Amino acid sequence: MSREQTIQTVLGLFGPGTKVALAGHINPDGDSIGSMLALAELLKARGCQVVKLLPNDQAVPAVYGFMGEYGLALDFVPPAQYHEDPDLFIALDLSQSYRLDQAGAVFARSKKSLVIDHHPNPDDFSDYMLHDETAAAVGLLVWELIGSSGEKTTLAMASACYLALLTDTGRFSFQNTNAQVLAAAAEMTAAGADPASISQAVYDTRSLGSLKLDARLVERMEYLVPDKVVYSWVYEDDFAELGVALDDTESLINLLRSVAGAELAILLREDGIQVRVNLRARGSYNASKLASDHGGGGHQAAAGFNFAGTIPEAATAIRHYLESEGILAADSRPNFKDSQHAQAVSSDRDGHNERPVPPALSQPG
Ligand SMILES: [Mn+2]
Repeated sequence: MSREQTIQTVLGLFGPGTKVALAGHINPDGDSIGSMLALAELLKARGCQVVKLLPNDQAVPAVYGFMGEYGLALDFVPPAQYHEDPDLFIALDLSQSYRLDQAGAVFARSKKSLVIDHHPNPDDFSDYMLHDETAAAVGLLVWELIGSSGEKTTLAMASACYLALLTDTGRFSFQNTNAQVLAAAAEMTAAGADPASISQAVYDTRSLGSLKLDARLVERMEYLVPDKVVYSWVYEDDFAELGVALDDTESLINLLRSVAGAELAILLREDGIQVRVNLRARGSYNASKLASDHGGGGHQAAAGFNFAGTIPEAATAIRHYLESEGILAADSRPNFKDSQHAQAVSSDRDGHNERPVPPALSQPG
């Protein structure tokens, strides 16, 4: 089926009176939220009844609250509070059904299902699929649907799609930023999206605690592979002590990936008895393979997985994996004892001894 046929097939599902439930992925990001908001506007213009579901009972990250100023209803509903059987369920920005979390129960009782996504190697779990892994954001696919629908493009739609595009391209800085992305951003701006206001609301509204969390992360940074792979970690207690929401981790991984020469940046976030591993790659390294080999997923440049164990165990396991891949030569292992010592010395010099000692990384036998 050609792209245009797929678009028309999808639009054909949006008939007047159709009861539609939209849902994005766990740990909602700007693309997932922006795509849902924009698509909800298109569906309402088409006369559909729309509900926007959260994946679970966690609220939408507060940082996206400003979208309400553009006339967008931020009335997201936890799945436990939605008891109807939708005619159509639309999953956005996910390629595996488990990422729907509790919204999966609504998916299961919907009459038809559609996935709109851009992750590589998607699972085939829906009746319909609009999938393009070359699209920088799902918001770009929704923008295409809006453009092909014949409905009026509103400022609200343009702003929501712009949010999706801005965040999934790292403010138009990641490798997925291309002429198509910038042309679409120009169209959205022409339709009323305000780049300065949206950018400021998403990125320049950091809390003091959030910036101090950055500082802890930077202080703990280490090379897992000298000059190539950089990593750091955050504890659950860091969030509690600094009053930072657990969803506020985007800046952490971006700090890590900004290290010169780092082909792979790894953020380890303590999460109960497991560790959430967040990966960012540049160059030819495929973070998606590392993640999927550990039961996770993602893109080549951005991927993640959950590790059952502690932060040092996760770091050791990843180092062994990188060794087995050949990215880390056996004789180039960093000496963790020395680097910890160096960190302790510099802490003493600064007169700060309260910093928790970084976890000891067991040397491979
Ligand atoms: Mn996305």
